[in-house]
Amino acid sequence: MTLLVEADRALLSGNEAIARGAWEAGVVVASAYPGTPSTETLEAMAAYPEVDARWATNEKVAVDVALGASLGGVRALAVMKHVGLNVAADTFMSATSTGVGAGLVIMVADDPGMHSSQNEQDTRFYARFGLVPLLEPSDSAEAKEFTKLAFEVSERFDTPVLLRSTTRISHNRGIVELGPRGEVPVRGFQRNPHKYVMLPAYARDRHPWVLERLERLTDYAAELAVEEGDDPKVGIVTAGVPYQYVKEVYPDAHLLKLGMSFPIPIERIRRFADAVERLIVVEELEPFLEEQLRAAGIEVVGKDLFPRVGELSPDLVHDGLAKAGILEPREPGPAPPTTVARPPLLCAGCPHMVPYWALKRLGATVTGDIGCYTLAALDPIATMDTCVAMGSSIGMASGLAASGGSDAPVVATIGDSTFLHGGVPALMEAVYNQANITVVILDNGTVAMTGGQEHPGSGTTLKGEETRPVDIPALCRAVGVEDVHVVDPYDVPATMRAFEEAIAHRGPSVVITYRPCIEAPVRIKDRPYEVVAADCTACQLCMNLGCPAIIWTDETFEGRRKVTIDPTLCTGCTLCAQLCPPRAIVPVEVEA
Ligand SMILES: Cc1ncc(C[n+]2csc(CCOP(=O)(O)OP(=O)(O)O)c2C)c(N)n1
Repeated sequence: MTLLVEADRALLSGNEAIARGAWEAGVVVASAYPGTPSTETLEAMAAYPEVDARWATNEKVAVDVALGASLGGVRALAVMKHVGLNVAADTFMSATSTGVGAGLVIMVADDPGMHSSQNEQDTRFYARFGLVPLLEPSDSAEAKEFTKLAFEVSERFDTPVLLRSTTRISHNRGIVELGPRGEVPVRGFQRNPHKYVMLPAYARDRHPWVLERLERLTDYAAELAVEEGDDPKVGIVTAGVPYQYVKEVYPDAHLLKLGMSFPIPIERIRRFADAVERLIVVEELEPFLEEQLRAAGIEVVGKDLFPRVGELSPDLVHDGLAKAGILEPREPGPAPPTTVARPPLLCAGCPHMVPYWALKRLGATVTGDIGCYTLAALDPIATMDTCVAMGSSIGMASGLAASGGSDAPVVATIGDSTFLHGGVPALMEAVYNQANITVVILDNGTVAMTGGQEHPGSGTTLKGEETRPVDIPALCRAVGVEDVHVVDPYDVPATMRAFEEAIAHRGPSVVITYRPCIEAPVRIKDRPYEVVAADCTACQLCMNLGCPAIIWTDETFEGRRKVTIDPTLCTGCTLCAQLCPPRAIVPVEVEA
């Protein structure tokens, strides 16, 4: 949601500001795979009719699409969360050598503190790895300006440009000046095999060119560094959101704020360092700048003062500067308000509940994947034994089965979007090597985890147009899976039967549990259910579903606590009623 303040200014999140910057830069094609905290960027781009904004199957495909569009002569943007760049790394690491046609920007959003990620890798290292520039805005206004700048840099230096955001930049809102869309002449595709065909003979010539480009970029990085203050005692080098924290707790600081965090303008920083008695680097996550400065023989302090793990904050920056004797220690503030801990749970009525309930009963060894269903690793479901990276469940199941280390049946569980993202090649491996595993594809027709986006199996595009959905059962059969079941996970006995049959099959088998997500594309709510207290025998079987609508009461039966149902949460899915031995769970009576 964009909040307009005035016609030429708007209150935008960093993600919306990046989308706006890309639109103003004349971007024609934008491609992404969703991932928090980056997702809203492409969703915001979809609102601009001039932009062909489209979800890709995964991040590598997104970069391929953007690179192809760039070579076709139009400005192009690819968007992903930090771990997405691992998936796209193969294309990325060679696109650094091909260079671009029209401007190509890869926006990557890091997640320090892991609010919703499996690791907190620092994307700045990818810039160094690929020898390409990385721009780092520190608020929404800069997010827009740096996006436009990134396209200019891309074309001027013939390079893909990384634009790094972090959760605080992506999700905070700030005032952004709005400009018109720039008209960028379309160049058309220009054949140049020496530049675009990375066979060794050609690629060899590109590497020295990349290094020479890096030198020119290093000179340019100095132009983007901004100096503030003049204290000769302490100088602070920073970039991105940590700049805002320093300004907040130490407004008079003598600062060198980098706009480009790679390559760093080392001689510019050396001059800054020479003009102060002590040099401090304030950066989030890894000592990326600090180590490069040290390697260049510049004396500097950084991670001795500030944590290397998790997000920085004004308080942590204050504490670090106090440790360095620059600021007074913080006065202890008021105690933070106490909050009631709420463990993450699947939604009431989630179609992922019964598959895990069934796998628990079957005692399976379950390799898991990334999606809403990863919550099945937690109590009370607690039926997931591994979760590493998107698409890993199937290959890991195949390897686990090959190890002979599990006496229990080996079952991979994977969401529909994750299956299409990275699961399909692993399923082919399982077929090829006849792995004795069952793959459960939890098909809810959407990317629920990141807010309900469309994907190639859902039948609609990001722009809301109908399209041909991938036929997942046909795909599984086409790659050679002989035993494929499709079942409605709201039908408990049928789901159980399908799992038993699939597990009994020798070789790879697939069960697709198909039922739309209760939240997307529309919120589903049916007549709620209630517990007839007098009939409840407190067997607590329904509790194993992990449904948040089922809650404990103070009433007991034979010393065990009975349950009740929160009618505001209940979606009327019927699952608990199907499981209830005394049939104590019934639909709420509706008054005529
Ligand atoms: C490489 C990578 N890209 C993106 C993400 C963000 N992400 C986590 S799970 C997920 C997909 C979930 O969709 P699906 O598999 O259909 O399961 P659902 O949440 O709908 O149950 C995404 C996009 C990620 N963790 N890693």
